[in-house]
Amino acid sequence: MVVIRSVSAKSIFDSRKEKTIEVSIKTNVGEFKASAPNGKSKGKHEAKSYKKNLLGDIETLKKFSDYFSMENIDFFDDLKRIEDIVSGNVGANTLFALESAILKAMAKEKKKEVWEIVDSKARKFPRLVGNCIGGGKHSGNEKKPDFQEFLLIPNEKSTKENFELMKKIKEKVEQDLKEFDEKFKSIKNDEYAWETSLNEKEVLDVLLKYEIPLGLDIAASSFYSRKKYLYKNPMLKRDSGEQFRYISNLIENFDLFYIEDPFDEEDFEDFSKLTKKFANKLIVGDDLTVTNPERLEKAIKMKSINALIVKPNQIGNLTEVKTVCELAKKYGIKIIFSHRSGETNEDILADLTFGFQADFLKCGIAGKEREVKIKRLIEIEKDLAR
Ligand code: 2PG
Ligand code: MG
Repeated sequence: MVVIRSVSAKSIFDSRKEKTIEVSIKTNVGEFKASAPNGKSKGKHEAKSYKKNLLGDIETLKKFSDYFSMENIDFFDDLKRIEDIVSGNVGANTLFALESAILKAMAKEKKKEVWEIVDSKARKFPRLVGNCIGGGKHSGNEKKPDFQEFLLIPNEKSTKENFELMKKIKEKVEQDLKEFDEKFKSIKNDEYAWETSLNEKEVLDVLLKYEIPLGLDIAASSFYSRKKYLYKNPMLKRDSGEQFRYISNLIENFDLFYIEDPFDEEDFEDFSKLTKKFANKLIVGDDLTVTNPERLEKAIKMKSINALIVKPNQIGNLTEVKTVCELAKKYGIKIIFSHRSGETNEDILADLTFGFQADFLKCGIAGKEREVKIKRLIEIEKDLAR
C-alpha cells in the first residue's frame, strides 16, 4: 500500500526548451519522480496544462501534501481519490505527473512493473508510428509542407525490428531530401523529423518507394480559419468540400494507411463522411477528441472516427484515460497512445501504452526523449519473452 509522505514539484525544460512540471513524491519505500510533456498544436478542447500557471500549481501541490498522506493507495482505481482531492485546483500536466509518480511508487511497492498496475494480463504489443518528415507548427522553416507529420508505420515482428526499420528509412530519406529538396539542410524539427521545403505531395512521393505503411497527421485545425483550409505551399484555399476531395485523393493515390485530424476539430460531420468512405483506413481523431470521454462519445455516436489518439496530458486524469480506452475498445476504435511535440525523458508512456493494450504508440523516431519511450517498450518485450 502506498502512503504518500510528501509531495514536491519543480519546473524543468522539455525538448523544446519550454518549461514543464516534474513531480516527486516520497513514500515509505523511496522517492518517485515523473514529468509531463507540452503540446504545441493543441486542441481547443484540451484541459489546461496548469490551473493558472506552473508556479501556481507547484505551490498548490505543496498545500495539498498533508491530504495526500491520509490516503492509502493500493490499486490503479485508487488514483480517483487523489483526483478528487486536487480536482479543479491544478492543471492536466500537474495531475498527470503526480499520478504517474504514484503509479511508479505502487509498482515498486508491489515489486511489479508500472504496466502491470494497469493490467497485469497485458501481452499484445503496439505498433510504432514514427514521424519521419515534418511541417506545420512543429517546423521552423519558412517554406514547408502544410501538414504536420509524415509517419512511418512499420509492421515487423517486434518493436525492436520496427524501431530499426524506421531509423533506417529515416536515414535514407535524408539522402532523398538532399537530392530532391534544394533548400534541405538536414535540420530536424520539434519532434526530430526532417524539415523540408517540399509540399505534401512531393513528400509522399519521396516516401512511397519505401513500401511501408504511411500515415499523415494533417493537424488541419492549425491552418483552418473562417471556414477555409489555408494552404501556403502552394498558396491556396480549400473549403470543406475541396478539403474532403483533396484528402480522399491523397488516400487513394498514396494508399495511405493512417490519417489523423484531416478536418477542423469541430467538424465531426466531415470526419464521419471520410470514415464511411474509407472504412479500411485508420481515420484518427486527436484535436477532435482530445482524450475526453464526452468528445469521444460524440465521435462514436456520429461515427466520426475508427481510431483515436490518447495523450494523457490532454485530460490529465488517468482514470479518465482509462474510461476513454474502455469506451474505444467497446466500439472497436483503435487506440494510439502518443507523445507531445515538447517531450521530457519520462518513459511512463510506454508502460501506459502497453498496460492499456493500445494498438499503436506514436512517439517519433529519434531524439533521446522519444528513444527512452521506445527503448522502454523494447525492454518490456524482452522481459516478457524470457
Ligand atoms: C500531435 C502532437 C504530437 P502536439 O498533434 O499529434 O505529435 O503534437 O504535441 O504539438 O499537440
Ligand atoms: Mg495530432
